[in-house]
Amino acid sequence: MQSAIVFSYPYFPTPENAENFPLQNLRIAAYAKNTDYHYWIKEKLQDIITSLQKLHPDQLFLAAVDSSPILERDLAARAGLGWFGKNTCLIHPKKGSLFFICEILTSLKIENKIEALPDFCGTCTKCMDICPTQALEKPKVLNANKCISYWTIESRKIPPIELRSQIGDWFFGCDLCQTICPWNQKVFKSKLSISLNTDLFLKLDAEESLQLESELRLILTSSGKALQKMFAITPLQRSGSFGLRRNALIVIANRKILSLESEVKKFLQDPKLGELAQWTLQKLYS
Ligand code: B12
Ligand code: SF4
Ligand code: SF4
Repeated sequence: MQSAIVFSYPYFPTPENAENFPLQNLRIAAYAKNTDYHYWIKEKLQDIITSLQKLHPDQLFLAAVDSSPILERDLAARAGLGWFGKNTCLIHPKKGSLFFICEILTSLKIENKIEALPDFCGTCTKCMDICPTQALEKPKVLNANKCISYWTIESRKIPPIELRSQIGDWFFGCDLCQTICPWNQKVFKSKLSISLNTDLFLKLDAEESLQLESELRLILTSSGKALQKMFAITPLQRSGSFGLRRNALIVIANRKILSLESEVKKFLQDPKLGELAQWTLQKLYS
């Protein structure tokens, strides 16, 4: 392959299917409240490839999004789609950072006349200051082992005890270092709500709290098969039933949801989740 045609595709405000999403009150990263982007972005790229292939029948084109070993932010920065912010996300002055990066790799040789954007972070450090786990250890350097996004989406383990409370009420992913960013605040004006109280929990009214409780109960009491079916074709599928139950136990502990004590107790003998369930019970009454 010779060249990459790089795209940024916004995921906020959530385009399709948001109201049909099975969980409405648990705190989930904005990108994930939708059909899994790996499916629909590839379809869109494939449509473009069909047109390109007609123009260049002898050339190769390959759609990629977060699936190949490609440094996507680096490619996108070189394509002028944004600068690499101190929160390590690619940010565009007029589009913010709430977008996916995807690309078409091609054997076509395309000359890049686009200049990379300058870094507009300046003296701001809001993303580093707000990160509950201090995962942004230096500007532009993220320690994934401390990032809530890593622990709630990618990891197949239980987070270390010192990180658990700092996960707050994040059930899947984390958006804090992006929602606080002035460039997103500017682009999305009143649409991006961020709770700036010290514990960083979502503010819920009584009705929403009840719904949150029932969503957590659903996660803990559903079978693995039922969870798989519930979250099929959504990004939450990635965590598997183990990951979803792990995340639910942490949210129950951090929000001190006493009404779910009996559901938590059922996991005390679980070989993988037993210790976490024990910790959750302790937190409920501490
Ligand atoms: C692994 C991964 C993660 C890990 C680690 C992320 C990280 N920041 O290192 C975890 C699970 C934590 C994660 C979290 C998230 N991720 Co992620 N993730 C990836 C993935 C799959 C690989 C990135 C990677 O580690 N590559 C390998 C390393 C070596 O490359 P790199 O970090 O890009 O390295 C470059 C930088 O260091 C850069 N650089 C440029 N300038 C400078 C300047 C200095 C001084 C320094 C030090 C470095 C530097 O140069 C390097 C070489 O190119 C990419 C998809 C992809 N294939 O790129 C998505 C990707 C980066 N993630 C994405 C998203 C949306 C997220 C989340 C927002 C999801 C969420 N809401 O929970 C969070 C954001 C957390 C954050 N603050 O970054 C998007 C980012 C879109 C954007 N606008 O930037 C991507 C591009 C996926 C996509 N296709 O859209 N992610
Ligand atoms: S995604 Fe959350 S935990 Fe990860 S670096 Fe950003 S604020 Fe910190
Ligand atoms: S919050 Fe400030 S420092 Fe962080 S990425 Fe945004 S502009 Fe840059």
